[in-house]
Amino acid sequence: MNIYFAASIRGGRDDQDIYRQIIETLKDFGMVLTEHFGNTGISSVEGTGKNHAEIYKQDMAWVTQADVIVAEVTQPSLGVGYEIGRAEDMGKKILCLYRENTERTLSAMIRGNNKLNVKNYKTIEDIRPILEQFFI
Ligand code: 6IA
Repeated sequence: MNIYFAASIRGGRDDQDIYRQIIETLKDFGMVLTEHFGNTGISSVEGTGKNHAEIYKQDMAWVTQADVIVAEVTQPSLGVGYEIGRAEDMGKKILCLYRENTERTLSAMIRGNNKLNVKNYKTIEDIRPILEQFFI
């Protein structure tokens, strides 16, 4: 099971510790192609050595290769929204995880799309049961 985990980078890294914990849990369900997105060392401004075109090409190759997309959507991110849209067109199974105890409100383009599985969670402890249900 190849899993593409999508989460905000330039949209903001406030939730990076949550991303790391979700990735750790996801590893029990399959291979996480984007494990490094949980690295707490990634900032929204520093580069990784790859240029933008190389990042885009690599990420789209991974989305294509993935069996499922799991996106943390609490922190609004253009990149995550774009990846969800592309993955939907590819017919991928998509889970969107939204932390409900924040001041943010999820975009209607995600919440209102019945092709996506959108699940609210409150704490990291809620993630495993949600994943168990999704990966059945
Ligand atoms: O618009 P955002 O940057 O928040 O979009 C985040 C999403 O786009 C993630 O799910 C990634 O799949 C993808 N993405 C955006 N930037 C990168 C990136 N940058 N590397 C890999 N995937 C990316 C590297 C440089 C960065 C550390 C500043």
